[in-house]
Amino acid sequence: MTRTIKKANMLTTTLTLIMFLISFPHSSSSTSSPIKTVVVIVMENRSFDHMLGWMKKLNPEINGVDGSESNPTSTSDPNSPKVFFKNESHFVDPDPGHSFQAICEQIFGSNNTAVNTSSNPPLMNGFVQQAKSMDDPQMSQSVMNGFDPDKVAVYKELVSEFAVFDRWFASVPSSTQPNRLYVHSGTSHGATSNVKSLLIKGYSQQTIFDNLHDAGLSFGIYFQNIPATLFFRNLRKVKYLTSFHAYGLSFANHAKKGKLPNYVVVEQRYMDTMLEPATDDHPSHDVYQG
Ligand SMILES: *[C@@H]1O[C@H](CO)[C@@H](O)[C@H](O)[C@H]1NC(C)=O
Ligand SMILES: *[C@@H]1O[C@H](CO)[C@@H](O)[C@H](O)[C@H]1NC(C)=O
Ligand SMILES: *[C@@H]1O[C@H](CO)[C@@H](O)[C@H](O)[C@H]1NC(C)=O
Ligand SMILES: CC(=O)N[C@H]1CO[C@H](CO)[C@@H](O)[C@@H]1O
Repeated sequence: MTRTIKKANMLTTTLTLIMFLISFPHSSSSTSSPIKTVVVIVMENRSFDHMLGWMKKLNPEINGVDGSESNPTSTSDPNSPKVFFKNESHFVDPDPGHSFQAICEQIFGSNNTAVNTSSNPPLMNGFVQQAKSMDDPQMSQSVMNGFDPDKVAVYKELVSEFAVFDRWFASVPSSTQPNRLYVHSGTSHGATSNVKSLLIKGYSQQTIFDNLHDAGLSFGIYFQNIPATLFFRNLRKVKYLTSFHAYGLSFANHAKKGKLPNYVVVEQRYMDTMLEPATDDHPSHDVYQG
């Protein structure tokens, strides 16, 4: 999205990708790269402007927000009241719309795919209208809202210390699993929603894990409640059994000993319970602890 339009709110980042590169310059390795281990963690449905938009205050080079951004209440009526972007996010509940149709309406102003889906740059004018159709009185402001950096101290620290990609977009403008499939295999195999029956059956495509295995490199999946990587049929193979580790028991220990595999995927707690709160940032889960 460029600044040529009055930049409306939420960049659609259904998943936020956080990658850490751990490099050991002097380690012996089968490749010439000094990078020995890559750790991938993919957070859940929060848009860029919602999580990091106000970080522009820390670093004006970040393509964030300043509060001048707005959306009309109705995309077909330019004179309808506007809702402006605020800095008052805290607990997001209920969950804003993020189906393929909802995002189509958020980005192009209409969920009729025959309408306006060719506008370039997209109008980004349908967030409020889509939220209004969800029948929750708070929703319109809720989707036009971001965190004050001090409310998300862990992200604030990461943004202050490391690089931020502010032009990163979700692979599929839709729900969780098509995007997670993309992260690990470069395709959602045509899925634009979480299709339960197909997830249970397991997706059949080749994954990055297969490629790593074939290249003689190691990988490890550090899971908490359920490993979403098991939605790939290939990962259910017996030969990969030893690549799955319980995060709580192993991650810190392996990291400390320098024993992490070459390619590491950390799977958060996707399920929210009193004793073990979810750690994936999906609304309505808590984001404060980072
Ligand atoms: C949030 O926005 C309001 C209105 O623009 C502003 O007065 C306030 O200082 C902002 N708060 C923070 C913490 O930036
Ligand atoms: C399409 O958009 C209209 C207008 O906001 C809304 O009433 C309707 O529920 C939407 N349909 C879908 C499938 O999102
Ligand atoms: C479709 O795009 C045109 C031209 O950019 C714009 O004038 C119109 O308001 C858009 N319609 C909707 C429903 O967003
Ligand atoms: C809280 C939040 O940012 N939710 C987002 C989920 O995804 C949809 C579609 O990208 C956004 O519009 C929501 O704002």
